Amino acid sequence: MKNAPSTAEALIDGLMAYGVDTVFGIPGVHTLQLYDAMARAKIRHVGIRHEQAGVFMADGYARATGKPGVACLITGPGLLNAATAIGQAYSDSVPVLVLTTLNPMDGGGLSRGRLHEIGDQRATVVPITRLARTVHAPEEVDEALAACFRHLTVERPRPIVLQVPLDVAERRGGLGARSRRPASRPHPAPEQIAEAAALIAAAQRPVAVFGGGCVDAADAARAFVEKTGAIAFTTIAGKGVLPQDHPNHAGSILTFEGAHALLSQADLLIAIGTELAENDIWADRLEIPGKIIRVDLDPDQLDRDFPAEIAILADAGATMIALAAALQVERGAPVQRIQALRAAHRDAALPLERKHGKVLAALRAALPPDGIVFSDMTMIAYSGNSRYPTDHPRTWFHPAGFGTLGYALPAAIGAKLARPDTPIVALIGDGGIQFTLAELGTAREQNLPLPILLWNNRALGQIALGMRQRKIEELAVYPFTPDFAAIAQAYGCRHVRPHSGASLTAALQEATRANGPTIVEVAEDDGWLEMPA
Ligand SMILES: Cc1ncc(C[n+]2csc(CCOP(=O)(O)OP(=O)(O)O)c2C)c(N)n1
Ligand SMILES: [Mg+2]
Repeated sequence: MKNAPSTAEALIDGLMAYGVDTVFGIPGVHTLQLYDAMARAKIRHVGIRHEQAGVFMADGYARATGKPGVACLITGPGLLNAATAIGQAYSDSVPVLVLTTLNPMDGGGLSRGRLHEIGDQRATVVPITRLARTVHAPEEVDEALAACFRHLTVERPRPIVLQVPLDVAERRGGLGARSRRPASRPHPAPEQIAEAAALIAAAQRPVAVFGGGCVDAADAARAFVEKTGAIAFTTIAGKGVLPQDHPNHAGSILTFEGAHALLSQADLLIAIGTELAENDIWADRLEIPGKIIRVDLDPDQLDRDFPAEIAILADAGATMIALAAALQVERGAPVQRIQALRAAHRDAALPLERKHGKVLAALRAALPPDGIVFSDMTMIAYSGNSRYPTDHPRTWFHPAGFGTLGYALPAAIGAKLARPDTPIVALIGDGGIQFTLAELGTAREQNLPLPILLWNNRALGQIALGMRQRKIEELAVYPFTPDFAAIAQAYGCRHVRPHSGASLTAALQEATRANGPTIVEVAEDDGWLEMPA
C-alpha cells in the first residue's frame, strides 16, 4: 500500500488525466491534502478572493471552452459561499465540478462542533447539482471520476459536487484513476426522424427555436433550418447558433411581443435544446396552439410546459443532421416576414435601449467575430440579449437562469484564463460589480488584459424601474456609488471614461492588449449618449 496514491493524489491526478488544466480555489486547513496533491501534480491553480466568484470563474472557463470548469473549496463555508454560483451553473446547464472536503468520517454529521462542520453537507447542494457524491475510500476514485465526467460530458451538462472526508483524503490505496472515453450522446431513432420530417414537410408556418443545447451544433442547425422554411429564433443561451443575418433567423428576440404573435400563429414549433423557460420567452402566458417537436438530452424537458407531439431524447446536432438528411424538399425562408419582424423589433427600441445600442455598437466594433462578452444582470445586458449582434455561438453569455448579480466579472476572468488569445469583455452594472469587486485582485494578479465595461447609472436601475412602474416607493434602489476610478487604482487596474462611441471602441481595444484589467466606465447620463444617432 505504501506506493499506492492517497485519495487526494488520485483525485488530482485523475482530474488531469481527464484533461483538467486549471483549478480555481482558496486553500484552508481542510484542503491541505488536496493542495499538496495539486502542487506536486503541477496543475495550474488560480487563487480567488471568494468562493462564489471561484465557481463563477469555473463556469466562465466552461462556457468559453465547452470543457468542464473545476473549483476546489473547503468544506462548510467554502462550499456554501459557492452555492449561488453552483445554482447559476445548474440553471444555465454549465459543466462545473466542485471538489470539496468533509470533516473526518468518525465525526461527520454528528455536530461535534468541529471547525467548518456542517451536518449534512451533501444535502445542501442536492437541489443545485446533477450529482453530489462522497468518496469513501481511495479505491473509489476511479469510478467516482468516471461518473462525474460521464455526467459532465455526455448528459445535459450540470454541476457536480464531489466531497472527500479528510481522513479518506489522506488514506492510500487503489490504483488511482485512469480516464475513460465517455460514451457518446444518444442518437435519434430513425422512426422518430421520419415522423418528424413528415410533420415538418407538412407544416405551412413552421417556427424553430434553438437553445443552449445547440451551441456545439451551429453547422447542423444552419443546414437543418435551411431546408425547413422555418422562421428561426435563438434563445439567449443559444445566441449565435445562427449567424445574425441568416435568412431564416429572426434573432434572439423571443421576448419580443412580435415573436409571441408569430409563435401563436405557427402550425409547428420545432424546439431544440431549449427549456422554453420563462426567461427565454418572458411572457405570462404564451399560447402555442400548433404541434410541437422537442429535442433534448434531458427527458424532463421533453414535455414540460408545452406538450410535444414528437419528443426526441437525443443529441441536438445528431438529430438536426438526421432531420436535414430526411427532409426531401428545401423550402426558402419567409424572408419578408422575417425582415418585417426584425424591423419591428428594431423600431420598438425605447430611448434608453437606444442609448444601450450605442454602447453595444461600440463594443461590437471593438471585438473580432469570435470575441466574447460576459454580461451581468444589468439593463444594458437585457438590451444586448436581443440587440447585440453575433454570428457565432459561445460569444455572448448571460446568467439567464438564476440571474445572479456579480457573475460577469469573475466569469470573464475564468474565460480569459482559458482562452488568453481571445478578446473577452465583462459587461456589468454599478450594482452588480459590487458583488464580486474583489476579483479585480485576481485579474490583476493574473495580469489579465480584461476590459470591464461598466454601465453606471448609480442605481439598481431595473428594480427602480419596476418600482416606478408599480407606483411604489423607490426603496433601496439608489445605494451609495463608489468612485470606480479610485477602486481601479487601489487594485492596480486602469480606469478610463470614454466620451464617444469611437473612443469607447478604441479604449476597449486598448484594454484587450493592456497588461492587466481596465475598468471602462460609461455613465447613463454621458452627453454622447444623449445625442441623436
Ligand atoms: C444576487 C442578486 N441579488 C439581487 C438581485 C436582484 N436584482 C436584479 S437586477 C438588480 C439591479 C442591479 O443593478 P446594476 O447592476 O447597477 O444594474 P442596472 O439595473 O442598474 O443596469 C437587482 C438588485 C439579483 N439579480 N441577484
Ligand atoms: Mg445600475
